[in-house]
This record gives sequence, structure tokens and C-alpha cells, in this order.
Amino acid sequence: MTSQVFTCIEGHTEGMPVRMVVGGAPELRGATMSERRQHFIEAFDWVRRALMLEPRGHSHMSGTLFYPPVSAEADFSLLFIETSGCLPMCGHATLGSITFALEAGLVKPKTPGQVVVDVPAGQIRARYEQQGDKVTSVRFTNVPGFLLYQDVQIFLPQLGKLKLDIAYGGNFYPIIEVQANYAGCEHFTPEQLLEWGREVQRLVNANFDVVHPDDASIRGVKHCMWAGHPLAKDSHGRAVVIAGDSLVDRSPCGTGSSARVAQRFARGWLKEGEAFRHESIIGSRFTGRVEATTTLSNGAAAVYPSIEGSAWITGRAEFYVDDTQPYWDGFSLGDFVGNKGAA
Ligand code: PYC
Repeated sequence: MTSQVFTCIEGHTEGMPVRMVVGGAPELRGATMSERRQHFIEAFDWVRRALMLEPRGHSHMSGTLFYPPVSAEADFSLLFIETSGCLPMCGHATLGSITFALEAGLVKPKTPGQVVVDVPAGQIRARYEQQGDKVTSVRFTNVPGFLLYQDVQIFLPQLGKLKLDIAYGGNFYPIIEVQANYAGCEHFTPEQLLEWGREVQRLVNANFDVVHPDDASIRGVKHCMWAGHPLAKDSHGRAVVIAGDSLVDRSPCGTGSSARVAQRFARGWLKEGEAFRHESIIGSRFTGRVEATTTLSNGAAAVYPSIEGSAWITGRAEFYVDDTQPYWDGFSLGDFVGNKGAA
């Protein structure tokens, strides 16, 4: 029988929820966060479902589990959980969790003003600004990002022929820029972008080999980025990011913005060090930059993208998970399509 209490810090990064589990996280096996993520997926996916899906969460919920560091240099570790699964990396949740950990006094950085975090995708280094108790902004340098495919074509029945780029920024993203058959995300409803985003993921996974050259366990797309025209005069781009079947990111998406920075640099649309202010569906912003260039093990060009943004704590919560209760490990409405869930 499972009966457990999870203590969480609740908040958001530029409008996107972050539920950070600070009590009750399961003990995981493995020397790295990547190995521990595999153990979590095999043995504890119910924790993710219970805390992300209804009735404790919702379709757009996202979060982390806070752990001690696994490497000597790091200040702490994170595992990323959301409605679509347990991601190797999540940018908005990294910004949020660093902010929450510092403001809640869970971590005393080895070097003030800097934190190092072990995550399944590798090691993340961040700098932060603080005014009194408030962490006002965090800027982290992501794992290497790169453009995998440029101008590949799909046919989406609702829009017609579409050109897209596929770039990596901690997760793979098909990026659909404004073009003849697509006027930009601001012309469509979130429901349309979500439905079409699911179809784009399906088409890309069926037609293109999307595999990380340095880590074959990172494969396929689970996201989709619909670009558009920014609202603010001093923004450089806008995008709506879809994750999995149900999630519409309220923030500009940290790994998505990293992928877009890598794509823009590879296409010659962004210079090293230049700011790329990226707007979300609600107009909140991250600033992306290319910090440095690098190469992958196959010699392909890549960059170290950085993402800067802010997060806020909105509360604290205790969740009870008891497997004698109905829906104890969460549900989403998609589970019941065609009455799949009926007794
Ligand atoms: O910020 O990287 C991100 C992210 C991934 C999915 C939702 N947000």
C-alpha cells in the first residue's frame, strides 16, 4: 500500500507553474542524475502522475524534485517532472527551482551569486541577482544546443505544406517559423496550436530520425514550437510551445528558447553574445544568448545557449497520496476518450 506525504514549494516562472517537491521524494539509485532519472521512470512514475495530473495538478502542470548534489561541484540536483513525462531538462523549471531553493534557504551556494545544478541532461551553471530576500533574475547556461535539420517539409491537413527546422536545446523542438501557409501563432487559438502541435510531433516522429548524436537515449520529439510576431517593440521573437499531448507552456520555454537560439545562430540570424528577447503566449519573456560555440562528438557545430528569466513563489503545499483513494495516481481527461476509463 502507498500512503505518502509530499511537501512542495509552489510558484511560477514567467507564468508557467513550477511545483518543487522538497519533502517525500523517493530515494533513487545511480551515480548520475541521468541514471537516477531512469530509476525514477521505472519505479516511481506514479509520483509524477500523482503530483502533475488531476486532481492534484492539471494539464499544464510542471515541476521538479529537489535532491542533494550528485557531483562534487554541484550545489543541488533536480529531476524534472511534468504531465508529459520525466524530461532530461526543463528550462523554466530550472529557473524556478534555483529561485525557490535560494529564497527558501534550502541551499547556500559554494560561490555566492552562482549555483551549479546536476540534472539528467548534464550539469547546469547559473548566475543570479538578488535584492534582499528576493532572487530577481537567474541566467543559466544550458547543455549544448544545435540545429539538427533545416527546412524539412511536412503536410499538415489543416494548414497545408509546412517547412520546419528541428533544433535541440535540452529537448528536441520542431520550430515552425512564419511562412506562406502559417501567419504566426498570434493568429490562432491555443486549442488549435495544441491540436496541430500534437500532429506535428506525430508527423516528425514518423518521418525523421531525431536522435542526439552524443546520447542515443535522447530521441524523438515531444514538443512543438509555433513562432510568431512579438507584441513588445523591444522583443525579438514570440513562440507558443506545446509539450506532449496537453501542455501549452505559459513561459517562452527554457529548452525551447535554447533550441531557437541554436537554430538562429546556425542560420546566421543571431550573433554570439547578442540578446534574443523571446515572448511567450502571455507576453512574458526570457532572454536567450549564445554564450560560446562548441562541437558535438560527430564534429557537428553546437552552441552553449543561456536563458535568463524570473520566478516567484506563490505558496507551499502538502499533498497526500493514498492508493486506497480513487484516482490516487492522477488522471487526465485524455485517459477517458472513448470511455477507456469506464469501470
Ligand atoms: O522550460 O524547458 C522548458 C519547458 C519544457 C516543457 C515545458 N517547459
